[in-house]
Amino acid sequence: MTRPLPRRRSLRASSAWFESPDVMDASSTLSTPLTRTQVYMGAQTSLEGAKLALFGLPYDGTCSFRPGTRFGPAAIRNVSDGIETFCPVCNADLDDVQFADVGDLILPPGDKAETLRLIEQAAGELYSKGIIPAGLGGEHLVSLPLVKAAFNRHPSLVLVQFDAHLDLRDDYLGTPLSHATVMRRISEFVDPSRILQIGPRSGTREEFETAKKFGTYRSADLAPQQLREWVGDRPLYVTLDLDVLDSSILPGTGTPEPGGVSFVTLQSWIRALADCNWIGWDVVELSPDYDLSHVSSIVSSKIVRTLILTSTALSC
Ligand SMILES: [Mn+2]
Repeated sequence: MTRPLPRRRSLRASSAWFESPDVMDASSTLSTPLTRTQVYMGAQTSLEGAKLALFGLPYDGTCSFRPGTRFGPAAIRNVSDGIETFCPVCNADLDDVQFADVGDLILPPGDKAETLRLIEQAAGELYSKGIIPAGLGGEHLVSLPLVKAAFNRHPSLVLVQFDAHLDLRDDYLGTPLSHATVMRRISEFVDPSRILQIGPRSGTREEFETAKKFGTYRSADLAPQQLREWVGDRPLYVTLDLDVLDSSILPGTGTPEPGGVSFVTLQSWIRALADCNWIGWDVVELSPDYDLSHVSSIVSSKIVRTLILTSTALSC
């Protein structure tokens, strides 16, 4: 097997950053404080003309089991040079998409409220510029401010969650804001009739009863076409918790759960949404250091590629 060569465009973008730390023009990026190591392959660093912007959310302050998701965004970028910009399943190439990677938000360790505020502000700023926000977690709590910003701009949105967990606890050990409660908090402002939770296989009895009452639960048997029909032409936000994948495919996550879906199944669901009205997405819960083979990071990086190509398909 031949190893793919690093793409020239992404190398240029990355080295430009290292050579010139002040390469970022303040007017062409977010006003939220940012830091950057490497950009996702093929990404531009400026928001100028971008249809979509990646931004890293290195936060794992409420991880209930194994921490480390703060290293997720960097890992996704680091391995991205090793995969191709062309996706044969999408029949599309990242080189044909104008998208940005603005780096990671600088989030104050230990300050949950300020962290959530900064994330919502950054996403809101992207919406005001007409750019699709694409958040790279970090733990799943980062989706709360992301969905809030999306909801403020698109109150009629529908939310599709891919996840091994329902995240519907009302509190986790007394705290209402946790990656184990994120969907419960979201359901307080996004009507549950607009939420689909796909692939959950772990949670409390109460969570599964709540999901049943809400009507949000869908098993991993859900056909891609059924998902497409449910979304219709409504504004679509996707929150993708990588632990929806089987733990043999993606062991590098904080709360791995056996019995998950394959990469192909997940890709089929995403691709079924190719002609939808995408308004935002996030990919969360990669905890790269639990997988020394780096395969979890590569899987995550490929999912990010699929999401970039799918969520911008209509505007290309
Ligand atoms: Mn989750």
